[in-house]
Amino acid sequence: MEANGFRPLDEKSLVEYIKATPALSSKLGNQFDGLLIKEVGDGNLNFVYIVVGSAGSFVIKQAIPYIRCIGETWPMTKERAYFEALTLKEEGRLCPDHVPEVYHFDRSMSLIGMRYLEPPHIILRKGLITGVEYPLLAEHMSDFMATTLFFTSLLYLSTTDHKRAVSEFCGNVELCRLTEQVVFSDPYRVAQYNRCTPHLDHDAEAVRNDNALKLEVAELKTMFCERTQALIHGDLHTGSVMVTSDSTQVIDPEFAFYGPMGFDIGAFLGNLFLSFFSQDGHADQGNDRRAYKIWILKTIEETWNLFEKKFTTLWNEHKDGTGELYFPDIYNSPELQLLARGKYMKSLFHDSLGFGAAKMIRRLVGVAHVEDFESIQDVSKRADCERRALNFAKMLMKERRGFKTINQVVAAIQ
Ligand code: ADP
Ligand code: SR1
Ligand code: MG
Repeated sequence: MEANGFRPLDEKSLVEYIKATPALSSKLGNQFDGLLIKEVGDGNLNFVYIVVGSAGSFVIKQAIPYIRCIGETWPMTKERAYFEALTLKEEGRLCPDHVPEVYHFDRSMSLIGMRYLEPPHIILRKGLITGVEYPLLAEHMSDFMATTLFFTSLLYLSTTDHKRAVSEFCGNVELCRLTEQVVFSDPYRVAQYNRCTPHLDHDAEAVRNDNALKLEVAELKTMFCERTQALIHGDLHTGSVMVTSDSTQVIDPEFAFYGPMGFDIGAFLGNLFLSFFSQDGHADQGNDRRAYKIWILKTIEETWNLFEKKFTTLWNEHKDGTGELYFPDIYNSPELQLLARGKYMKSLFHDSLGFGAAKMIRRLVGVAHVEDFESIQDVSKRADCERRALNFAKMLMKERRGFKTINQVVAAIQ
């Protein structure tokens, strides 16, 4: 036990912890016979245990004071669990259909107890690798992003409430600094943990020598560090979403803070683009993945288009409320309101494309790669897929302001 009351648990010691914690033991109906506990953490940072008893179940997630996928040589605050619990509760309040309920939080143990997203829920990224279509994905993710981003922005909040929330989440500085490093800096310089498929060495070097790209990423990094537009999830890739054919659940918001909305939208769209480019590496004689690639592109289009529609509808519904930015006595005609919304959404669209591109590049030449490509066994095939993704991302970051619609972006791929 550390002085501050923290001790890392394992499958055995977790049983005693559960028995001593009424909020958890009651979820199991206080029945401990035949309790099944399994560590399933396949993410990069934490330990995750599935706990299933005869009368109930939950998931326990514990942060340890370092980055799991690297080891103790890269220390990381375990206070990230506090921001994850806080955000799960806030996003769950705003969007209960798409966020697992928090049952218990223990700050000194950096431990969260939450709803077990039981099978057939799987991580979206894994479903995309297998080639499964999720017909409600765009509908659900646009719901999640529109509600969580709108209701935490100054389009809805007064600066009094917004600044209070901003100041609380400024405490998540270490996780923000991790993103600043691994998304916006390391891919553009020689760095200890950077890696890439060997065939891509020259492509990685070209990224480091691309001055136009570096100037663009500087603008995006500036926005990430300076802009407190809304409470963002902060790591909204396809590994942070669990799905079935009719359920979509967003997990893992430990990187949350008040930042630019486009970072969330871009993370999700960018990871769908990565999935698109990985598909040729998963094609086989039984399935050439052509139809599946078309489904991914359609989902990208629908996600943005539905998001835009839902976000502007919320804005219109709340235009006479307490939001600080567009007072109705100033923006006092439908024409002016339309112009204001058009301007805001255009800039959000370009931010999202830029951040999406940055999130793609970091997964190809930075420290943390994605299973979409890593699971392609044939290295030269993997390199071909990765190179196409990288070239598209570089173009997207540099040319993003030239795109007016998401359909144009998708057309640029084809
Ligand atoms: P990390 O913060 O380390 O990235 P994640 O929150 O992504 O950890 O969780 C790691 C894995 O644990 C997920 O990929 C998923 O398989 C599983 N998991 C996490 N939360 C739940 C949950 N509420 N229900 C079911 N499985 C979960
Ligand atoms: C060492 S970087 C680890 C990455 O995993 C998390 O999911 C975040 O994306 C972070 O950048
Ligand atoms: Mg994660």
